Amino acid sequence: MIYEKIILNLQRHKKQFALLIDPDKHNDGSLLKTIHTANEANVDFILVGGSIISNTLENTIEILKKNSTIPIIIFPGSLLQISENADAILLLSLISGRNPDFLIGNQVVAAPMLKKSNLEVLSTGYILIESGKTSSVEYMSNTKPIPYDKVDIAVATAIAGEMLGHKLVYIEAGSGAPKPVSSKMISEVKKHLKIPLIAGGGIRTAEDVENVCKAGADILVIGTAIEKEMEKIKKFAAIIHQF
Ligand code: 1GP
Repeated sequence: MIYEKIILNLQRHKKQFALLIDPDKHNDGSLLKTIHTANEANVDFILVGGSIISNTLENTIEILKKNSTIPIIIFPGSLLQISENADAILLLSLISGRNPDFLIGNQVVAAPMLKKSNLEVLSTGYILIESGKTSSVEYMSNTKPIPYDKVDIAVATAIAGEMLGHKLVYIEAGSGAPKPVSSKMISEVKKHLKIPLIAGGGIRTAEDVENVCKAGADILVIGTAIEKEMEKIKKFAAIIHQF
């Protein structure tokens, strides 16, 4: 079970690297290169998803499954992004926002299908933080992110997420964000949580990776930086796994 692995690593103070693959950003060739590099770098998880995708997830997941044993977790940008062939799915509730569709509406629509599937369902309190430009999540979900420097609001939201029974909290600057969530915010949120903390969005450099690790994130999600420079997978994995 993926959640058990996450908890075990949390107890051992081992950080984990989740590589984000947006199916629309890859052709079969670049996908294969990415997955082979991820295998060599011992990446912990592959997240698959995107705000808008023009094909189903099936082709991407099939190629990943054929070429890797790294667990595949769906990071759904919408209700269209469900596949039985992945290992798990983040059942996201956008708790920084006040749009009922993303708090509970879509989850109700997806629940019967998820229940029937073999997917491990990971209930996740998803917290979007403002990062200097409008993110796809902000636009598509029609929700306001938490302001960059409002640490107290992020902490209160994360605590509420844990109290509501989420298994994970995911603090997110948005894919392609100009900068990651601040170290101060990540460390304050982490201090108040018992459940694992995922951080992502705008992590581009080795220094960013170090800062986010030092701040206390348990799982780092990186997508955009790696789409442009695949060799960063090994470099980032080495930093994350040394913590
Ligand atoms: C986005 O957190 C992820 O949802 C990854 O963000 O693409 O900026 O790495 P990047």
